[in-house]
Amino acid sequence: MATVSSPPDVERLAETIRTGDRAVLSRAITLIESKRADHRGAAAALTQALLRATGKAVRVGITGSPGVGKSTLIDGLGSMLTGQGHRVAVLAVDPSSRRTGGSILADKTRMARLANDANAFIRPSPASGTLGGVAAKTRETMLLCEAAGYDVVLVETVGVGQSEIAVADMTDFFLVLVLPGAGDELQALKKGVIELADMIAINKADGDNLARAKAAAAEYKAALNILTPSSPNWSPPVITCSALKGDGIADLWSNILQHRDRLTTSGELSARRGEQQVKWMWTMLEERLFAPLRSNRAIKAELTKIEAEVSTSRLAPAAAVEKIAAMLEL
Ligand SMILES: Nc1nc2c(ncn2[C@@H]2O[C@H](COP(=O)(O)OP(=O)(O)OP(=O)(O)O)[C@@H](O)[C@H]2O)c(=O)[nH]1
Ligand SMILES: [Mg+2]
Repeated sequence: MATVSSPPDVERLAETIRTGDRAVLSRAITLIESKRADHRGAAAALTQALLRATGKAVRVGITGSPGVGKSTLIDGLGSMLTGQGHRVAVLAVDPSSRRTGGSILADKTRMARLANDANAFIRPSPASGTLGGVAAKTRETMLLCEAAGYDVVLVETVGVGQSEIAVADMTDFFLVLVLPGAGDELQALKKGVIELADMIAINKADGDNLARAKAAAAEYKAALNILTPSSPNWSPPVITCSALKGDGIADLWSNILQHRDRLTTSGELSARRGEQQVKWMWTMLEERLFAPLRSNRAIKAELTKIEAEVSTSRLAPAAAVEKIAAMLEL
């Protein structure tokens, strides 16, 4: 197959991906992540060629504050699933600079079982760029993985800010992991994240934490009761689990499958996916249109001047927009 340095023969590449060849899948993802304009065209052609082979996976987003046990949970859940004959892809959205080579390694060691599992494929977050850009690459990667036969996709994200919304927008089921500790934790957890949750799992429910985890579960249940569920067919459950010991993991998965059944029957799942795809198109278009504002030096310099003029009332915002649009040839 062609290397990433020259635009590849897309049809052949698509065919090889469908055979499930991991090395080819990795190289295709590198193509997707490339910033080169000719690669971008090839990448778009590739996802188009694979479109009909995508969409069959169970897509699960997993969030929670650093150290809550996301990777440990993914390792346990993923291994259980490969044991049942599934093929599991693990992706990440982390636009922060936190994720250096070191922490990717740390992730692989925390997912020690999956990292050595022939039926699992782990791909770290695309390294850099805006959140929109990083999330777009992860979505495209998800499609490639599905085409390669992975029927479960687990997407990990850090529990901060907009990246959670981005992951909820690309998955069918959004799992929020929290620590035992009830009151304070609950306060700290942003309401917006609870609203995204299809399930809350209180992790590290083991050893001395067990009683506290049960108490926390009751508090989260009470908090969820106040909110109107986002789906008329699903009330987000609250469960306790221990990713480390494997307790509660089977229950967690059965909840995900139950959610899938209900939303498939009601037609919500395909409606949700359809909306996600349209939103995804707009996000990519926005990224594309705004790209020159971020990357073109002359435009960036001009923008700084325009901003200064607008802030000191020398230039009206509307006139500024006209100037900027002219620079972008809109
Ligand atoms: N006791 C206990 N420890 C756990 C459990 N799950 C994870 N841990 C420990 O918590 C630490 C962090 O786990 P990770 O799985 O790396 O957490 P994470 O949420 O992926 O962390 P980041 O990727 O850094 O945000 C590790 O030392 C785990 O061994 C659990 O269920 N019980
Ligand atoms: Mg992790």
